[in-house]
Parts: sequence; C-alpha cells; structure tokens
Amino acid sequence: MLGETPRNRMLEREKIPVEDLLREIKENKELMLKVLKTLSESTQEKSENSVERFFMNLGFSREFSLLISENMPLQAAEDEEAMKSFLKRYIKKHIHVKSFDKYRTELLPRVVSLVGSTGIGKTTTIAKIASILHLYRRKNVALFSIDTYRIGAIEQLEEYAKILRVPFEVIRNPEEVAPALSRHSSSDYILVDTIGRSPKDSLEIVKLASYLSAFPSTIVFLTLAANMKLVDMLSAYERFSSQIKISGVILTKLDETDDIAPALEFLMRTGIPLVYVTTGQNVPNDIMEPNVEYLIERLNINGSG
Ligand SMILES: Nc1nc2c(ncn2[C@@H]2O[C@H](COP(=O)(O)OP(=O)(O)OP(=O)(O)O)[C@@H](O)[C@H]2O)c(=O)[nH]1
Ligand SMILES: [Mg+2]
Repeated sequence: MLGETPRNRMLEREKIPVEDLLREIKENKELMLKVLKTLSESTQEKSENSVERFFMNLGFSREFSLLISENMPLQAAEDEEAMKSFLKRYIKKHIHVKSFDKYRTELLPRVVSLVGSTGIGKTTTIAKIASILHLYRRKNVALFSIDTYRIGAIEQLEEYAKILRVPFEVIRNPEEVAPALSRHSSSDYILVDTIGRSPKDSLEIVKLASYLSAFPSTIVFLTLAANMKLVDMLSAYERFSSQIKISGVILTKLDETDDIAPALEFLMRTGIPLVYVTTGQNVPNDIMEPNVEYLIERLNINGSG
C-alpha cells in the first residue's frame, strides 16, 4: 500500500493487475501480427495480379495466365524483361511442332485427311499441300473429296486437281473408299478433303468418322483458323477428337489476325502438334512449316510493354 499522498492515491486507483497487463500486451502483439500478415499478403497478391495481367494483356485467358504465373519462378516476376523471357521459354517448351514428313504410315499410299469447321480453309490448304508434294517434290498425289451431303460442293477441289494435273475422286459413301484406293494404289500420297455443314452437328462428325474409318489408315489433321475464339477451337477439337483420332493441327488464316494468343494457348493446352500454318489465299505460296520463334514474334511480346 502506498502512502496517502494525492499522487499515490491516483496511482492506487489506476493500478492494473500484472495478468491483465500481460494479456493486453499479448493481444496487442497478436493484432500487430495480423496487420503485418494482411499487409504482406496484399503486396504478394498485388504482384501476382500484375504478372497475371501481363499475360492477359497479351491475349491469354485469365485461367491460362494464372497457370503461367504459377509456373513462373518468383525472381522472374520482378521485372518485365524477365517475365518476357520466361514466357518465350514457356511457349517454346509447350508448343509442339511436327513436320508433315514426320507423319508416317505403315501402309502406302500415305493417306492424309483434313477435317474442321466450315469455311476454315481445308480445301485451299489441301491444294497448297498437294502443290508442294506434286510440283516441288515430284510425288504422285491423288485428291479425294468426301462429300457427306451429296450436295456437289466439290468443284473447288476438282478445279485444283485439274490445274495440278492430279487425279481426283469423289467419295459418296464409305463403300466407295476401297475401290477408290485400289485405283490409286501407286500414288505416294492421297489427300482427303472433307465437306460438311455445321460441325456443331455431332451426327455429321459421326458420319464423317464412318467414312474415314473406311480407310485402312489415315493421318487426320484438324484445321483451325487463327482468328477463331479459343473456346471455339477447344470445342472443335473436343467434338472432332471424340470420334476421330486427330494427329495434328493446321492453323489457317494467320494473316487475318493480330491476336494469335488464343491459337498458341490452344496448342499449349492440348499439346497437339502443329503441322502447318497458312498465311493467305494464294495457292501454293501461302503456307509454311511452323516456326515457334515466328509465332512468338507474332505475339508481339516486346511491343506489349
Ligand atoms: N486470308 C486467308 N484466307 C484463307 C486462308 N486459307 C483459306 N482462305 C480462304 O478462306 C475461304 C474458305 O476456304 P476453303 O478452303 O474453301 O475452306 P473450307 O474449309 O474448305 O470450306 P468448306 O469446304 O465450305 O467447309 C476461301 O476464300 C479461302 O481463299 C488463309 O490462310 N488466309
Ligand atoms: Mg472445302
């Protein structure tokens, strides 16, 4: 007990038990730790967001941008140059390119078919590939057209066949495949164009699959246009590959878009090899074997800053 001075009386009144004091200190400490934790989380989130945003600004989806960000080492997030070189390495690692010649079949002639949505550039691309094989590489090529609708929409390929002076066949039902093949058994390549209406029509794809399975062996390439939306590319791949084994992708109309991120994202997400890209309407010039460096250049990473 303190002596009875006014000051001591005041201190006596304010006297706080030690336990209370300790509890208060503990509570303050916990509060401080909480504040610090929130502060550090929000700084981290902010930097994650800006990394994610960087990839989204290049045209990748939010989901994929997040995936790339998560795969990026922390040091790379520190400056934009490091992010750019990480992205280039990531694309090079995840996009597979396979040249047309690397697709081999046990049986000859080698049969290659193109499938894909309407108006995507299948017939034009077949004509380009036929020109490369026939005119430049002196291969024997025959062109087949699978006409699932018997609507006679075959003139375009027939015209190309005439120009190239290569044989042309129309397959109007699966039973016609075997005799047509035997008529062209001495060919090196048979390129098969497919005609359909809406690829959204799953019956149409089933029907197409029944024609393609009448070939003892065929390599099927899915044709997609670079200006398609990612969701449409993914759904075309899903729908076609549910019925038909897809061995690679041909990306058309690269000249028609400045935004090639969806196409690159499609290739990285599916892991399916890219066989050719086409860059215009001219037959046979506007086609090239894909070069990932060129695709990265087209992504315009350096101009995005
Ligand atoms: N800009 C551009 N146009 C292309 C390219 N490839 C094809 N086209 C054009 O796209 C249009 C459709 O091409 P087609 O080859 O007829 O397409 P398809 O897939 O055979 O179409 P359907 O047989 O109707 O399903 C034509 O006008 C072609 O000239 C390309 O790489 N770039
Ligand atoms: Mg066509």
